[in-house]
Amino acid sequence: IVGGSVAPVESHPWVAAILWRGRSKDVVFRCGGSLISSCWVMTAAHCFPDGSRVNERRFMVSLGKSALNQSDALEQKFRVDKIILHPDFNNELGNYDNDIALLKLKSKKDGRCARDSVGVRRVCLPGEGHNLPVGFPCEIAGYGKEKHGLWYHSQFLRQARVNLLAADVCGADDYYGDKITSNMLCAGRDDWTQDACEGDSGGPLVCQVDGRFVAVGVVSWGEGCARERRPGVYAKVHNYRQWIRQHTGV
Ligand code: 4AZ
Repeated sequence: IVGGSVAPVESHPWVAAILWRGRSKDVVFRCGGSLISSCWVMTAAHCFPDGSRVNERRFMVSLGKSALNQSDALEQKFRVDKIILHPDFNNELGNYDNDIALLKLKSKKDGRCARDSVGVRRVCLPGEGHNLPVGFPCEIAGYGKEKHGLWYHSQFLRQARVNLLAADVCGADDYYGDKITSNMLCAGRDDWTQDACEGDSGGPLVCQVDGRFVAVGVVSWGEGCARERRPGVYAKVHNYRQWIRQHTGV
C-alpha cells in the first residue's frame, strides 16, 4: 500500500495473509486474500504462477494478523486444502484477465475453519444492485510495498482510500488502453497519492454499501504504484458471483 496508513486488523478483519513454505522450511509472504466464508478465501490467480501444478501443501493462510513478523493474539492459522484458479485466467496480453482464485482452508478437528472474532470476520460479496457509481469511495488493505521498487514489503497491515474509476477512462489510450477488459475495475485518486502495490495482490477492494463491507474487487495489477494515469486494476468480483457460489456455496 502506497500513501496510506498502518491499520489494525480489526479495521479489516477479512484480510488474509497467504504464505508459502519453501523447501528449507522458510516461510515467505506471497499474497493477500479475503475471507468470504468460514473455510474459503478469495485471492488472485496470478499468486499461483505454477498453475495446475501448484502444491497446496506448501501454502498457509493467516487471519487476524496486524503484523506479519509477530505472533498476534487474534491470529488464526490454516493449511490449504484446495486451490481453485479461475479456468479463464489468462495473461497472454500481460493483463491478468480473470485474475481470481479460491482457497479452501483445511478445517480444524471440530470440522470448522475461521471463527468470528474482533480480528477475523467474513466480507460480503457483491449482489444484484451493487453497481456502484463512478467516484464511489472504497478502501484497500494489505502487507504490500509502501513504494514501487522497494525490495521489502510492509511488515504491518496498511490501508488506503481509492475511488472507483469509469471503465472508459481506465481503458482510454492515455491510461491502459485495450489491456482493460470487462472483467476489471480500476480505482485511484485524483491526486494519485494512494494505491495498492506489489504484495497487495489478492487482497480486497472493499466498498461500504448500506452499512455492509462488500469486496467489490481483488487487487490484480497496475503499472507501478500511485503513478499518474496508472490506477490500480482489480478483478471485478461481480462477474464471478456464479463461479464463486458454485465452488463455495457463498
Ligand atoms: C503487483 O505487482 C501490483 N498499483 C499490484 C497492484 C498494483 C501494482 C502492482 C497497483 O502485485
